[in-house]
Amino acid sequence: MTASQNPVANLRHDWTIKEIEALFQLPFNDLMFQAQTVHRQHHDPNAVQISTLLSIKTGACPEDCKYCSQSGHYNTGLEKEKLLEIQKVVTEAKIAKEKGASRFCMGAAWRSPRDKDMPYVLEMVKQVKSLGMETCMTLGMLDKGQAQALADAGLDYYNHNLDTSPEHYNSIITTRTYQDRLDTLSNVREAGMKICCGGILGMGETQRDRAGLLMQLANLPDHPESVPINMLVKIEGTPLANVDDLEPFDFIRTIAVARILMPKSFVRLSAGREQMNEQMQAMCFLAGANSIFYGERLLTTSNPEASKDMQLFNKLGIRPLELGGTTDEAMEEELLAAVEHQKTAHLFVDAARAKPATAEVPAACPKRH
Ligand code: SAM
Ligand code: DTB
Ligand code: SF4
Repeated sequence: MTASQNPVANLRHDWTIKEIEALFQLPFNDLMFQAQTVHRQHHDPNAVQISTLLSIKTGACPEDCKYCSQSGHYNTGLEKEKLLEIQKVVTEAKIAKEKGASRFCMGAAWRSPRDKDMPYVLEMVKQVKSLGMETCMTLGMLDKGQAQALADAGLDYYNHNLDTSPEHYNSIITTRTYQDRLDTLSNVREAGMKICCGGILGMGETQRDRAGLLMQLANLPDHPESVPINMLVKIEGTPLANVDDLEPFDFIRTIAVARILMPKSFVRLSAGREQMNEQMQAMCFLAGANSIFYGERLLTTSNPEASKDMQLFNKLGIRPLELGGTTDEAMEEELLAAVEHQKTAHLFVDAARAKPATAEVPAACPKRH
């Protein structure tokens, strides 16, 4: 295979802020076309990966993230919860699997896990993995030893977001530094886990900040396998409760630029979907988003009902990506098949001929075909 045929060899890690800002300034249609073209070179355009979230330890967090319902620095009226029992977590994972999620993400409101917490979270990883699901955790900062212990227990992904640009960061969080976050990401990578890392839009940042966040992500030594792009969920009682709404096109543009900069990554349309209509979500998929959080709850806030999401998928002719399709080898095979298919098929799926919409959540998501 020559370098020009090998998509991995073509990944760049030397993006400049000027180049990224130029992408943001393209006419909207040109940007969308470029993003969709890149998307089709690396992904099945009609498959979306779905993950379900569970808060395994809620509230009373010592960090001061100005967007967060769980920070102990603000009075958000959130009910605190201790670390959940392992059995409860496994039961929730089974339910998520039955509803069709391929990955189960467990989040804890910690600055970092304490030594006495580790045996419990390691056991959660082992038991959820034994259900045949991919596992993801987000527990705050990790040192090398903690990252290795999680990797050894079989954790597939670790979520740790950069949240915003280095320049905007200090006006959002003061209790941990940008470098702390980069250090955790490097410990996770060194331990051999996949990285889920992205940020939040709508926190009063500028377009340059959005470009700066994407530059940090794209210029990491390896692109994160998952890039969650969250739209701020405004939480009463936090300093960002009354920040101005984000212009929806700025959100969609950011997804498109993320797709162009990190062609192989799964770009996740994350928090904030409850505030988006179907048409906006469809534009995000067109811009290259190919992953969502699925299920009525994120960590402490609500998410669209699973049946609504399945209806939207049906309207758009989108299939949930099944587990086998997320490994590198399986992905490569699927891509080759999809590229072959595109040579002969129409450019766009006729959504009217896709499976009829169902009002109920299917027991398991429809099989890929
Ligand atoms: N405590 C851990 C940490 O921050 O590293 C893990 C959980 S934390 C809730 C995970 C991520 O959720 C944050 O980094 C942030 O990007 C996102 N998040 C939290 N609150 C949010 C909100 N109100 N709106 C959008 N995204 C949010
Ligand atoms: C991420 O980027 N978004 C998720 C997940 N990673 C852990 C969390 C979204 C949280 C939204 C607010 C809440 O429900 O508390
Ligand atoms: Fe704590 Fe994470 Fe919320 Fe920050 S985002 S306050 S670290 S739970």
